[in-house]
Amino acid sequence: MTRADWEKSYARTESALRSAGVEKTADLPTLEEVRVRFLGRKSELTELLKSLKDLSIEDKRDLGPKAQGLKASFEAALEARKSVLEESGDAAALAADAIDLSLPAIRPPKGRLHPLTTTLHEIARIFQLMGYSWAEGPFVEDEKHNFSALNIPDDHPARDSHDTFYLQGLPYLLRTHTSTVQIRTMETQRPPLRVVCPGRVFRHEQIDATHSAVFHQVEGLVVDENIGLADLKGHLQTFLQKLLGASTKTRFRPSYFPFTEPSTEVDVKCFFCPGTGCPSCKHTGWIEILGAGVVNPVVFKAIGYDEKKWSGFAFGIGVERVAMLLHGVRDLRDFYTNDIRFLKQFDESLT
Ligand code: 2U9
Repeated sequence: MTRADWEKSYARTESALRSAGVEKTADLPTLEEVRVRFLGRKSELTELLKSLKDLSIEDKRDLGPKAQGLKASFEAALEARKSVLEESGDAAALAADAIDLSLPAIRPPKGRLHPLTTTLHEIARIFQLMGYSWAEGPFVEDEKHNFSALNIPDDHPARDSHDTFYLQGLPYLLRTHTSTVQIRTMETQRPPLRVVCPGRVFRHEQIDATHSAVFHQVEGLVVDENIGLADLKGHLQTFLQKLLGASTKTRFRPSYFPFTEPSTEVDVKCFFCPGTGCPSCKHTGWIEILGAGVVNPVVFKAIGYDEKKWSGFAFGIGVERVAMLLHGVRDLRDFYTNDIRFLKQFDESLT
C-alpha cells in the first residue's frame, strides 16, 4: 500500500467517524451500536490501523500516531457521550420514581381485639383492681382436676361423654370449667389468695343461639381466714356495679353446686326494661349473670388446706353471656363466624 492510498483511507475513515454523529446519539444502546460499527474487529478504523503494517518504517512512524490519535479522539467522544447519556438516564429514572414525601402515608388496615377478648379483659381487670391476680392453666385436663378435686361425684352427669369431650383412649378431657386452674393454684400456693382464672372451656353441647361447645369463663377464688357469704356478696356487688354501672341492683338466689356450700346464683335488675319484664330478662325483671358460693370445706380438705383455719368463696361468670348483654348480641354464634361487618361494630376503647 502506498502512503497516498493510506492517506485516502484515513480521510474516508475520519469523515465517516465525523458523520457518525456521536454527540447526537439518542441513547446508550445506539451509542453501543456506533462503537461496534467503528471500533469492531472488521471496522473501517481497525482496518486502517491494521494497514499501517504495509507502509514503510518512516511512513509508519509518521502516520501511526495520526491513526492512533483518530482512534483516541473517537473513543474520547464516545466516552463523553456515554457520561452525558448515563447522567440524563439517572435523572429520568429518579424523576419517574419521585416520591412526594408531603403526601400522607397509606395506613395498613388496623385490627382490633375481638369483643370476647375485650369483655374477658374488662371482667378480669375489675377483679385485678380488687386485688386478684390472674392465673391460667391447660385446656387438656385429667378427671382429678376437672371433677374429683371439686367434689363432683363419679356418677355426676357432667362426667358423661355426652357432656364432656374426652380424649379418645386417654384418661384426659377438655376442661369443662376453669375451676381446674383454682385447684392448680391451691396445689402450688398457700393461703391467703385472691385469684381470677379467665379462659376457654369446652362442653359437649348442642349448638344454638345461646349455647356453644367452646366458650369462655372468668372464675375466681378467695381464700383467707373468716371469709363468708358477706364477703362474697360485697365482692360480687362491687364487681357488678363497676361492670354495669353504680346503680346496678343485685339479687342472690339459693342454688346448688357440689364445690360450694351454700351456693347462689346472682341476678342483676334488668337494664333493658324498668323491671316490668321484657324478652332480655325472659319477662322476670332480672337477668342471671353469675354463679357463686362459699367453698365447700371438703374441697379445701382434699387439696390439703386446713379447712378449720381457712375459708373462702368462689364464683364463675360466662364471658359470652356478658358480651351479649353489653352489646345487645342476640346470637352467640355471631362471635365465632368472623364476619368482618359484625366485628367492625365494636368499640376499640374497651381493651
Ligand atoms: C373451686 C371451688 C369452687 C366456681 C363456681 C359457679 C359457681 C358457676 C357458672 C357461671 C356461668 C359457669 O360460665 S358459666 O356457665 N359458674 O355458677 N362457678 S361457683 O366454684 C369453685 C371453683 C373452684 C376450687
